[in-house]
Amino acid sequence: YANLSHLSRGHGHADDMPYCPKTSPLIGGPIHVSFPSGLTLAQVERKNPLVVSGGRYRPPDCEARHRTAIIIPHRHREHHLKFLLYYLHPFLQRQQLSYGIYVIHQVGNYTFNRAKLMNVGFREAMREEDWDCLFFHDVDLIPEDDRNLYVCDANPKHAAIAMDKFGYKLPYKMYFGGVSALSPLHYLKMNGFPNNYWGWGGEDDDIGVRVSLAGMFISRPSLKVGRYKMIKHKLDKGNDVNPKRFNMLAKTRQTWKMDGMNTVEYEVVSRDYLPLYTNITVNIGTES
Ligand code: UDH
Repeated sequence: YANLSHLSRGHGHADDMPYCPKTSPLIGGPIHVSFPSGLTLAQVERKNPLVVSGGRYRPPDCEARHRTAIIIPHRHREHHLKFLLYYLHPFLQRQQLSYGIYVIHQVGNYTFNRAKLMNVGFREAMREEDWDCLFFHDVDLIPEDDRNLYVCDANPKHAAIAMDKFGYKLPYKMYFGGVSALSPLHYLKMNGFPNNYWGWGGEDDDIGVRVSLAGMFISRPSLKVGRYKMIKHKLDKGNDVNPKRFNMLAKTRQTWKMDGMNTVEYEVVSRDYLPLYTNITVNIGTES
């Protein structure tokens, strides 16, 4: 018989590869993050020859122990996205993960809705592959330590615990913004994220409250490891501070089961398998 084993699992993997070690030997410590001017996506592509269409990767010589999808809510931040991809691809590869990067791009100029885009990302990513962990990742946050493992914990994990903009400290105990990691079971148990926070603020706190209302806890890496550098920017056009956020937050206990993954409605405008990521452009409508 012809040896067809190379065809069986895609990407030219053999069936009998050993699992990757429990701790990747490629992981270092702190990462020095700077933003080189003139960086192009073509350069990022050249630096990541093993990344295949749609921004997918599997370790070449061992079977990954974890399959992680990165979900990035996005509009008009191409400049930030380039830097994030520049750091994230090699970072995830050093962790020997099998991974995919999804950019969920809100079409049009209506008010931005970060949390609803995450719900879209969850559904569209899970449609493609049985990911065991999803990282919900702001486009402007760069991890600064290799030991910040992009895998899920037994409870929903808040990874961006120490951001430079908050003096590398947690700003308040229930903070759940920036970067968080949930397994599909965690996500569905809390009915995903809210769909009705339009504009800036509140949705991350709502998500934190959902975690505890669904009977789970927030897990976190150490302050030393969960460090992030934020790419500086101003509040975007189309993402004004949401004045209703405090009133809405006061009602999360009543609303979380009625609004979330079970009610999300949207229309995928296009799905593009780009060299460094899968771009899903989506119409999520506007505030009713
Ligand atoms: N995002 C976009 N495009 C937008 C708005 C938001 O891509 O137009 C995404 C992006 O992934 C970003 C995330 O949503 O990282 C969160 O939005 P943000 O960066 O505006 O929120 P953050 O709190 O920044 O990180 C606040 C900037 C200063 C606001 C001061 C408000 N008082």
